[in-house]
Amino acid sequence: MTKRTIIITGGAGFIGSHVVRLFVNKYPEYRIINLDKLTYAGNLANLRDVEAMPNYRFVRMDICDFEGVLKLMQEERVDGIIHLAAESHVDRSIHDPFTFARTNVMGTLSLLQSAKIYWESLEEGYEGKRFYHISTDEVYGALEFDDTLFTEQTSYNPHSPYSASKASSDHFVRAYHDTYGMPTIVTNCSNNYGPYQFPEKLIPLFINNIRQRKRLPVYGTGENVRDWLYVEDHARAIDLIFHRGKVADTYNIGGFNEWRNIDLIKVIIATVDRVLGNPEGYSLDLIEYVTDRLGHDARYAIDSTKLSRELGWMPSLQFEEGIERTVRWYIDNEAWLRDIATGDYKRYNENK
Ligand code: NAD
Ligand code: TDX
Repeated sequence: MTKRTIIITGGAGFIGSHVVRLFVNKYPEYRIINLDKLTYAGNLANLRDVEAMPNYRFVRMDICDFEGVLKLMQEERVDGIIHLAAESHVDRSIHDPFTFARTNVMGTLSLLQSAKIYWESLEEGYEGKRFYHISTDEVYGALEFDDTLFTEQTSYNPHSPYSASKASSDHFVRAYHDTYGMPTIVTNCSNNYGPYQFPEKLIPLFINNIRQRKRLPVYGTGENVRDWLYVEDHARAIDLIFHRGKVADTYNIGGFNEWRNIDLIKVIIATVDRVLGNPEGYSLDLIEYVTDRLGHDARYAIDSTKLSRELGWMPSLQFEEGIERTVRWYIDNEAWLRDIATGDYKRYNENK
């Protein structure tokens, strides 16, 4: 059995918590270190079920703390990094771009440089090491309302401060391979949905608002298109690519599942109303068209053929089932949402 020591950054966030859970449960022989600063988006309650596992350790640290990360890598003899920590919300990036440049660009650079110094100090060097950077389809820019898809060959053309910062971090990761020979991998995934997503993002925000009979702010005309993937399918892809992906390569991850925002919102309303026992169409009156997001990208759609062809990955869930599970999770875990609304989740974080 191969033993590995892996840092997963951003493990207290939405996708990171699913990746940590998968790795801690699936690989008892690994040591999994969740390195997270616990910003507003970090919530250790996402990991209650694995926090006592012997192969899991949480370290509260900022990825920009270059010396701290280097020391941790040396002490723990880290041989893999799966990097998810980021500022991730497009709307916040429009109001506060500096925080996005700091964490997403400088933070990624700090991790890369720590890994370089530590791995190059070892006799075996980069042998058996892996730096896996998780990125987004938004770096490719926006598609027209047609049938084109983002492939791994699509040129980068980011529009928001968020996607510009992610694009920059992707370039740094590839530069560390091309310049120093670091064994890097980058993946670009479409919009994720599922349990534990911070309720500032469309799907959990709208489920929560419907539950509370609050208005549903639809940006612009509601015609923008996003490509949705269930978060556990993304986590499975990350596991596969971390272990079997080709070094220096890029893989797109997505489920060929495009939805116009307004159509998706109607599915969410119908599902929540059904689960809550409301009459059909009961919450449609909550829809409110509001001023559009600045620079709102029209359409994202990922071609993940390469990942299926080369590594055999396929999404496991139909969208209808994924949305049903997601809605039920947020309804059943009302306390998780309430702790975020009241800020109590921060107290839970402080006590860990
Ligand atoms: P999230 O906002 O839910 O979680 C981010 C986590 O990173 C939080 O736990 C936060 O505390 C931590 N963090 C932030 N700044 C940090 C810092 N300076 N140092 C250490 N930790 C820090 O994000 P998410 O939606 O889970 O996204 C995770 C990654 O996946 C991001 O890199 C994002 O760009 C990428 N991604 C997200 C999606 C999506 O739909 N959510 C899609 C494709 C790619
Ligand atoms: O209140 C809202 N009203 C609305 O119409 C919100 C929060 C969103 N929207 C629209 C904007 C988008 O077209 O819904 C769509 C989805 O919005 P978000 O959930 O904010 O996601 P998006 O901007 O598409 O970015 C997400 O997917 C790619 C993640 O937040 C990123 O981290 C990821 O990289």
